[in-house]
Amino acid sequence: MKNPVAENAERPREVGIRTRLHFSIYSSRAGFRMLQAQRRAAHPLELLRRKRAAQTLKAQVAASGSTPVRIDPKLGYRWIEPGELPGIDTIVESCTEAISEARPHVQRLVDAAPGRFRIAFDFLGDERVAKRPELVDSMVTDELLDCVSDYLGAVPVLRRVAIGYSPGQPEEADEEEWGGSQLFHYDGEDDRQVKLFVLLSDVDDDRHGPLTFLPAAASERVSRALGGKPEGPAGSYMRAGPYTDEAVRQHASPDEFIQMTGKRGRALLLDTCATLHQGSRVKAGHERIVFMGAIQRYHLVHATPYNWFDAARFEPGTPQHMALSPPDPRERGFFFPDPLRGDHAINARGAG
Ligand SMILES: O=C(O)CCC(=O)C(=O)O
Repeated sequence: MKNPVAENAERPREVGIRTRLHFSIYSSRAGFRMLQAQRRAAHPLELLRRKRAAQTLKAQVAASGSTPVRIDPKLGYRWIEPGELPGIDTIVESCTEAISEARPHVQRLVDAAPGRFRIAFDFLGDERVAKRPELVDSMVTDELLDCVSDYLGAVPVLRRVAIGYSPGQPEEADEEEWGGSQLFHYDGEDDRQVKLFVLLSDVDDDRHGPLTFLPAAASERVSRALGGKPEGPAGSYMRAGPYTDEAVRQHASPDEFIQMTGKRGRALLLDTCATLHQGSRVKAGHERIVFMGAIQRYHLVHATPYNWFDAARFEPGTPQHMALSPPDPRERGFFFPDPLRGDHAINARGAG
């Protein structure tokens, strides 16, 4: 029997001529570079301002005596040890409360969600993030912004703060039938970004659908061997993939795969644009809950739905204010209305 999860995940979307044209440029290596150059050229002064701010921040963090956290581009990931970055404990504490608020709604959300929307739900949305400013503060600490600015070349933008709830998948779902982010892929916003993942439930083994990835250098080798292009229909933005396990395993040895298993509170910085990754293959009768914050370049190639954040809580000119000021701000709730409020969880612009 066909798995409805995979079928719905792959249902082609209707897209217009503009999207098709943009996607055909985006999906070639040369076209992607051209879009990057065009985005950089569109805001030269802003880029300069953000580069300078990154230098100042670097000097400040060095002067504060704390050891700067750095991500090796060949790896594209960095485990965060307890106490290494401020804010991780705050994230776990605040999200624990948010999860309690969401619990009574879970079954309704799961029952109402078809296909790809059933892979993972966000428990927060703009309203609930605004009520928990400590989550945003933890994503824009000097230490984390310094780390990501160093990796991305300038002070970046915080785009997403979410609690991802992945329910158990149907009994019959298996490797051949996973869809979307359950298959190996690069995220499509740019060729680099940084996501902070913090486990909010224990992830012991495959039953809990751990985030699974290849380091950046291995990912580059594998994705090149597989064509290095988006494989989905026009408008499905993954810089490469999705690829089946079988295809990826032809070019990677079993010991190259890394899994985010561990106890609640374990933290990871991962460049999901440069590491082939998949997750949320949660077995029936289990669940996985993960905090996810996504930080991207101001001049990113392809914007996907993003949260509204209150930049006015910080002084203009500070790295924090810059990190909360996207090039194309949208009003509160535009992409992510309150997912617990009722009917719009799966119809929202940003859902999925
Ligand atoms: O559910 C997962 O662990 C996969 C997450 C993912 O693909 C992403 O955040 O880009």
